[in-house]
Amino acid sequence: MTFPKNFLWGGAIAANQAEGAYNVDGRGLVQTDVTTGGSVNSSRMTTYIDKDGNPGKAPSMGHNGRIPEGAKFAVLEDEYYPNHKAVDFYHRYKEDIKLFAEMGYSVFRLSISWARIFPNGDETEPNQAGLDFYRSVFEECRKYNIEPLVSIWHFDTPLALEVNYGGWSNRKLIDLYVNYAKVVFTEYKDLVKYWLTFNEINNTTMFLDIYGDAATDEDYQEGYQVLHNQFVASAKAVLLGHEINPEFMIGNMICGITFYPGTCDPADILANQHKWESGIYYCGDVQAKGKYGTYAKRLWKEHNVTLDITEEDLEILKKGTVDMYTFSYYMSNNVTTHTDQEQVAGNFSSGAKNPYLTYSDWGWAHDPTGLQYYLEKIYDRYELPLMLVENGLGAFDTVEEDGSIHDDYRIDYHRAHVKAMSDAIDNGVDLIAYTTWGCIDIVSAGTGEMRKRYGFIYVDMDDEGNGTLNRSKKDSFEWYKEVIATNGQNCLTD
Ligand code: P53
Repeated sequence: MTFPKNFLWGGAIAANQAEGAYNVDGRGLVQTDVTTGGSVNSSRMTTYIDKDGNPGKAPSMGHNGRIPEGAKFAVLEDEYYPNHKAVDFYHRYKEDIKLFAEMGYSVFRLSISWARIFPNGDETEPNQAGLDFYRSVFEECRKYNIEPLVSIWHFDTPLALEVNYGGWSNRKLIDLYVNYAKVVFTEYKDLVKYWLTFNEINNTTMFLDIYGDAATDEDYQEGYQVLHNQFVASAKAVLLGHEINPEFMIGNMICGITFYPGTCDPADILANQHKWESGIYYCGDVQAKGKYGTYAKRLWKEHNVTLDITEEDLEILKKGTVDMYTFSYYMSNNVTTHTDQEQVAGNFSSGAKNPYLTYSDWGWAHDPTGLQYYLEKIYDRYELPLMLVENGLGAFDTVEEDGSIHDDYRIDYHRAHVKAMSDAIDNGVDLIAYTTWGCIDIVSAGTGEMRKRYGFIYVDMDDEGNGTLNRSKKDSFEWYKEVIATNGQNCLTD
């Protein structure tokens, strides 16, 4: 058997993409509540009322929607906001967790919405209704012996903190976040063992690189300061978590993309190395090794960045290293200085098209070998237990007359990635968990679409908000059940 006996199999969702109930039980607003849907070639838009009282929208650029001077974020009457209702996990979690248990999950990754606990982010007392909700969700998991794996930030800083403090470039957010972490760690210390501090923390600057010339030195200045403040907040949370319960396993979370040099031109080899440094290692090194990599100075200089870093910060970073390295993996990207090569046209994917790979309808490369490469490279670098906490295929699904959904493309994607994990484990990598992304269909983070589906469980909901929200099993449901029952063996033989 390749996979260790106690290997954790399961699935993953995020609060703002699944829960809905955006204005229920005292929850405060977050950025996605003022963000419309988009598609593979049209950006999601952040909506606002400008200083003269007129409605407007600005491209959300992933997760950092910028609106004009003097404008206020606003929910506009004529717009549709997919995250408001999402798939209503808030009211249907019992039914959903029951289905996860039926598949045999031993782990379920979800996130706590900060704005349910502290609606404006800076209250002194937490919102009891928010605490009660997650307690009930975790108890439901425990009922089926499912370990909750909990991210406490999944791109969802309370909007009031963006407005009143200017977001994460303000150091005040460090203490507000640490206080929030303290409340949830204490509240759930006997229900939750596995915690993640910041989801895909590296997106902030990695996607600035992807926007290329559109990103200015000012954007980098802000991006790197945001990251520094989040590193300190994360390290403080790790230290505090271990005080509250020494059994806690606390991880970082990196958007794991495998980068390849597009050609064997030495300029490409070097550009690719630099891409790993700026995109992947920059955050992992601070969070897992406790210090900035030697290349960090080069990056700051390249973008004329001067950071506010104190001696005390550096001490905290050194002490507050994570217990495990967790990451998402969907695709690889090609890095090349040869701009005449055919480019990938997708959302959040970038670089030259790789002639050896096929691409999803959203332009993401199907590359299980890239996963093995990432696992081996990262394990060698940090020698910490690894968790692959997101992996999946966003695809259009067709519901047949009889209600069945034959998603063999999704099964093929996962089978190949499980095989890649097993090869890496055989080569000595300490991988301890696999949670597939969007184990149930949820709203896409990148495009806000429902039709970009990842789930093994189908949800009847479209991009205009029509649908019963009923759940049904896709073919992949029974297949994944078998994967778990055989501890991955069925992927190695068929
Ligand atoms: P969607 C970009 C590239 C890789 C992963 O993404 C990314 C993103 C940002 O969207 O995000 C993670 O829904 C993220 C999830 C997200 C998932 O990947 O755009 O942690 O919230 O849903 C898939 O297809």
